[in-house]
Amino acid sequence: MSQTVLAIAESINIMGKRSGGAMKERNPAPIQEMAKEESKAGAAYLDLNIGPARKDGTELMPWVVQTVEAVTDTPLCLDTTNADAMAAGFKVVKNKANAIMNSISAQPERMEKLIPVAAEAGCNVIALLWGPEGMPRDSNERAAMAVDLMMALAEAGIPNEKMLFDPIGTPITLGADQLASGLEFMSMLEDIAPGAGSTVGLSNVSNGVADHLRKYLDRTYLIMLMKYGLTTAIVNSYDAELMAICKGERPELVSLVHGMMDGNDPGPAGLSGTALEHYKTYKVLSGQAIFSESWLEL
Ligand code: THG
Repeated sequence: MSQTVLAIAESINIMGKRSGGAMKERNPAPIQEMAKEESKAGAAYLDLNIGPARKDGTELMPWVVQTVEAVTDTPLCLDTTNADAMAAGFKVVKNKANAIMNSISAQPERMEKLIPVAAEAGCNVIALLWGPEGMPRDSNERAAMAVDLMMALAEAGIPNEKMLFDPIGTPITLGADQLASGLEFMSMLEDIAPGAGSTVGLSNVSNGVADHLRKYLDRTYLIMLMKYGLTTAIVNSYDAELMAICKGERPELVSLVHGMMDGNDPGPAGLSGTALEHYKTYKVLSGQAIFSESWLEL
């Protein structure tokens, strides 16, 4: 059996061209079209990202939830930094047990407000490894935050199986070392929180990179995370090749990259097409080649 990753489709968000305007105008049609497209592409969950929504979040999130639920049964992933909007959204979610709260971070005020909401809903929870001082610097800081979050969630009666730890992918432009520490955390997760799941906002890795090159970084990074058993990923479901990797339909590319992670470098000479793309991109993501926007041509 090929390894698979459950896709959380990212495109319904307040920053997006189609969905952002529709959210502001409370125009359901574009959002409902996207919900159907993402579901058809094979998304296991639909992320509904309204951002901080300071002004009208408690009204906007329930509206988006009901707009999407009117056209699809695909489970939802409610994504906002506004705790009141999150609570208001969960009040109306139909399929609460299969929904995801995105996210609870290791910031005390967020934990206090949202853990009771998650416990009552019986939903899955993304535990974002982001603390009072921001981004963790290394895998040990990530591990410490994960333990804090797990204990607080467990105390509220939420089992490990409902937790999805997000080590936070960092942009390749910050260097391969930062990426390595997120991957190292992934290798520690099963010992820290046995039975827990994981997720990563994949497109973080290609943040700040020219649009036409982003997909290559996202796809190879996904395969690297799969080596450590990544269970879900927040993805652009309009990238059919990325979705094929999620569905377990690219086992040959997965074994190529996983082999390289084990130190087996086949060399570029015998490779072509997508295999060569993944080969070159892995060299950059692993820090064996320096990142520049011409990496694929080298
Ligand atoms: N972890 C968790 N949740 C998250 C993130 C994470 N939620 C938000 C974000 N990161 C993941 N979601 C997105 C959504 C869209 C894009 C990137 C990440 C994106 N969109 C295109 C762009 O901006 O170029 C297209 C926008 C458009 O439609 O016009 O990149 O890390 N737990």
